[in-house]
Amino acid sequence: MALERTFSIIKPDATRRNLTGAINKKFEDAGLRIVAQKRIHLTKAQAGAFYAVHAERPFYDELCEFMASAPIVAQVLEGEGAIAKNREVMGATNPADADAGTIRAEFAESVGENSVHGSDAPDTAAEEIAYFFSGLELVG
Ligand code: 3AN
Repeated sequence: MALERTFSIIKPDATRRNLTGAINKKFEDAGLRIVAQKRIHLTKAQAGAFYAVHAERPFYDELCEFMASAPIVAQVLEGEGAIAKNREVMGATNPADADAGTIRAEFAESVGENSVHGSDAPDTAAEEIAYFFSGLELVG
């Protein structure tokens, strides 16, 4: 499997509860390396642009409000098959369906406030990394 990079967000519900370190430990224990990381407080418009693909979904407005409600930690994770591995470590979108030991099973509060975001494919990973980071900020 090839060395890959994926984009990750530690969401406001998790930063609010001081879970950044606990979540990063899950990534590192799974063999994912954090090659870029920054804490930012998005505006609602910036969150809306990031989640533009969900603009027609009924939960879009609520999702943008939530993502702008407190700081996030934006990250780039690197590893063998990083995109799939990260989604495995995150667990299912709805914490009620997430496997034991995953981030969402342990930490997520609801389907909306589910502690982490992770890219779902190579093209979205590249787009999402470029939205938050310049090449100079990626230190592998
Ligand atoms: P994932 O983050 O697991 O890839 P997506 O892409 O289907 O899931 O959804 C993006 C984000 O939208 C989720 N992480 C979650 O915060 C929010 N979301 C998804 N489904 C719902 C829902 N039914 N109600 C509220 N928020 C939702």
